[in-house]
Amino acid sequence: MKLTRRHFLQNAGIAAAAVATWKIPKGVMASPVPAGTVATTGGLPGSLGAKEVPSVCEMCFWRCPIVGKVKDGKIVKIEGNPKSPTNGHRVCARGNSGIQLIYDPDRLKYPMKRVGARGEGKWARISWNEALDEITHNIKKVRDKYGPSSLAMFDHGASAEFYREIFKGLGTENYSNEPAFFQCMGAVSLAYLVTYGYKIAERVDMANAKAMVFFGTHLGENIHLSHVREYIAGLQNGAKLVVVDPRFSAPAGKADLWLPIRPGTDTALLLAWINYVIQNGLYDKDFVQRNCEGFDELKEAVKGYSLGWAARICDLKLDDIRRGIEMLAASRPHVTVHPGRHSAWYGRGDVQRHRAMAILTALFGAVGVPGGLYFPTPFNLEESDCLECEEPEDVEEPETSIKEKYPFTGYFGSPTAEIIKATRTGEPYPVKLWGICGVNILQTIPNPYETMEAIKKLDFIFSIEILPTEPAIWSDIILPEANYLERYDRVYANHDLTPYVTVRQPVMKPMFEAKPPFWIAKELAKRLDLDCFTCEREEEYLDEQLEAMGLSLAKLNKEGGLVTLKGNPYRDPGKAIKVDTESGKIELFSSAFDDEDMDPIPKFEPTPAPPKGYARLVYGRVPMHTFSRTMNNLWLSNECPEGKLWLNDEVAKKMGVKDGDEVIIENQDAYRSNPVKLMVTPGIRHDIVYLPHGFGSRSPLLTKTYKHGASDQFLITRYEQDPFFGGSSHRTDFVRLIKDGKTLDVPELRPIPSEIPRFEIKMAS
Ligand SMILES: Nc1nc2c(c(=O)[nH]1)N[C@H]1C(S)=C(S)[C@@H](COP(=O)(O)OP(=O)(O)OC[C@H]3O[C@@H](n4cnc5c(=O)[nH]c(N)nc54)[C@H](O)[C@@H]3O)O[C@H]1N2
Ligand SMILES: Nc1nc2c(c(=O)[nH]1)N[C@H]1C(S)=C(S)[C@@H](COP(=O)(O)OP(=O)(O)OC[C@H]3O[C@@H](n4cnc5c(=O)[nH]c(N)nc54)[C@H](O)[C@@H]3O)O[C@H]1N2
Ligand code: SF4
Ligand SMILES: [Mo]
Repeated sequence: MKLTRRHFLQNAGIAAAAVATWKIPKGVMASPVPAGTVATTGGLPGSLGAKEVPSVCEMCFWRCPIVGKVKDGKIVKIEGNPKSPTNGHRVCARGNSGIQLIYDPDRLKYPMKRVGARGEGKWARISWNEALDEITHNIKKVRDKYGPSSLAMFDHGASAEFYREIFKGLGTENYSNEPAFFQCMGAVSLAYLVTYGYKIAERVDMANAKAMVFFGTHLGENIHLSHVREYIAGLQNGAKLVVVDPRFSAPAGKADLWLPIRPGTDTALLLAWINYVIQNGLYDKDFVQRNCEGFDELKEAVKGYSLGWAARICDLKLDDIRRGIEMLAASRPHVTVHPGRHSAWYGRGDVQRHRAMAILTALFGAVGVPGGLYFPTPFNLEESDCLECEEPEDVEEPETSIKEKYPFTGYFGSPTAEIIKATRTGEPYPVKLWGICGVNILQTIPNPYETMEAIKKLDFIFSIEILPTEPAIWSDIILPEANYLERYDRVYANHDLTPYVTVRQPVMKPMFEAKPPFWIAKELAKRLDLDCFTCEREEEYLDEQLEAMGLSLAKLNKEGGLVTLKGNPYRDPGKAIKVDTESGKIELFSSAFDDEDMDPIPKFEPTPAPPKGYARLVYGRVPMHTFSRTMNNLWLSNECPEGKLWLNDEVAKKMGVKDGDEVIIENQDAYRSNPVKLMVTPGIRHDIVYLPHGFGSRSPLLTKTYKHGASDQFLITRYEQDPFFGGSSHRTDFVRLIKDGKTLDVPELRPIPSEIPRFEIKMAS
């Protein structure tokens, strides 16, 4: 199959096709699974008679298999499902605290209708019938007046998959396959898709690596439980670690080499490393010859990128970057070049940064070998017709498409930034109704001020939520959804090193009037005359999905709620591999990009440096929280009520501020944060400040987190869109500090090379 733009737009079964050479026979299980390891009724010894129900965590998107322990109808403990090959009986702090999500006194209890102004947070309780009727009435009204694409859906998370189908069935182009991709994984996914023919999704075998390199990727602060465990196992097995990060991150603290890079210059380092590897014969010649396309073009294109040049651009020591690449190359092919996850950093250049990582991986031959990148093991899961709404055939397509504005957007859905723009301006066509599920559109999408302006222009907006978050209080109607511990979702298939299949199922009944997503989607479909969600109960579609594997929900539960399959992640070293790219080979030269007149081999494009007096605003994770979604959690907010602003110690001294001081952050457009405490440290470059993400809630209905700490998002007012697929940058804003009412400029401690332009503060349009 030709991997062209069309190919992306068709959303063809890329992952499945890509792994044809790794196919395993249908339904092969790793080993006979001891029955009844986890019982769905009765109790295990030592569990004090609590009923144990296998399910899946959704306190973050890693979705660890869990068991919920229930006593007298109340959930008393959450543990990892011991059957899980990844987390076993473990959960992280957030997974453990799911109990406090269920019993959060602020949680949404009933359908609500707005009675004050949008955003004011004044509500009246209404019935489910009234709420659903109101939503469907408005959907029909807007669709009839402006056409189906005037309806837009912002969705994220497992339950959102249900409503996405409804919007698809309504005939709009403005719903997403993976909307968080525009703020998260889009760039890395696209880069690996064109290079390897599948979305990599962090499939690297760190436990067996002899060397690893991370660009950003702050594992240990970023907690995806089994992923972090694999990385720690790799270190315990003696792997070398190189960390490229302008901040002394958690992994930098464990690294053999920390490279405190100038932000936004990673591609320069990568290209110089690629050139060095080629010039010095440090690549796996046999692998490259057998499996890669475009080596000669690559060699020619990168020959100008020297280590000396990179040292200057990246503000690193030449000896260090040479030591780094030698350390990695010495361990080839057992090298993890971590592809990264959150890649929406600078907009322009994000895809090419991850293309360069993908290329370096291939040069090391670190593909389908222990320690390298691996391919997912496919297995048979049927899609259930009941869950699929057909796109209507008679829909008139908009003259100018939002979804197809960028050459590679189609695969990911409509860029969130474009939907917001169309809503604000009416161009290329009016967008008049938004549905929101599982996305905090104000805390996670850049320029929330524009988002609020857009909301004011809508005819109607509704949210399906669990908490009274910012988007909820901006909505006309809020529907309270059952929490992840109170509902079924779809079958959950994990295609990693040891693949498994499991199901999220209710550990307890929904509290108050909260309803599961299947029920809500069914009611909406019925009212909107859509021919989907026709099955009566969740068990029906789950059985249908599992049937192809010779399983059913009942059989799965007999096996402790989870069945492990035999993984097949490694290649046969003697054979060529076949991947789903245009050439059938790993594409060092991307024909898909070339077809669209985009650079087929990465080039370095600098992102502008801070304006004088400002530092770049950078953010990341704290282990105790997931984005904004856990901030109101009693246990987690107790442990970590707010984030501190990291500031370089020399810079602090020059500015006359010290550790623990309270400051206000002001960005280049004069937007200001809540007060935040400083953490002064040598562990951060002089030209950035670092603010943990998710704090600083603006919803007064979230009583434990309202105004606690500062929100990075409310300081992100300038963003660039990625030219490949329209993703939004998050690290293109600059800040200075205000202390005791006085504005303090951030001094510049090191020179900026002439190749890097400076950001110019002009009034935002
Ligand atoms: N506890 C917790 N864990 C999580 C999440 C959570 O909310 N909470 N979210 C999960 C999700 S969805 C994601 S996408 C991941 C995100 O986690 P990652 O994918 O690890 O995110 P990154 O942006 O790569 O990493 C942030 C690091 O990048 C560094 N950085 C900033 N600018 C640059 C630069 O220009 N170059 C380089 N080399 N480094 C830079 C920062 O200093 C910081 O240390 O975390 C996941 N894990
Ligand atoms: N400034 C800045 N922006 C970022 C990031 C960053 O680090 N900094 N990170 C980016 C990344 S990597 C990602 S993945 C995205 C994440 O973006 P989001 O997914 O928007 O992140 P959350 O803030 O967790 O918002 C999730 C919302 O879903 C609600 N929710 C939680 N569980 C359920 C449920 O079961 N049902 C329903 N209906 N709703 C539920 C929560 O209450 C919350 O309002 O953000 C991106 N944006
Ligand atoms: S990493 Fe933690 S929060 Fe995320 S799914 Fe696993 S247990 Fe839940
Ligand atoms: Mo993410």
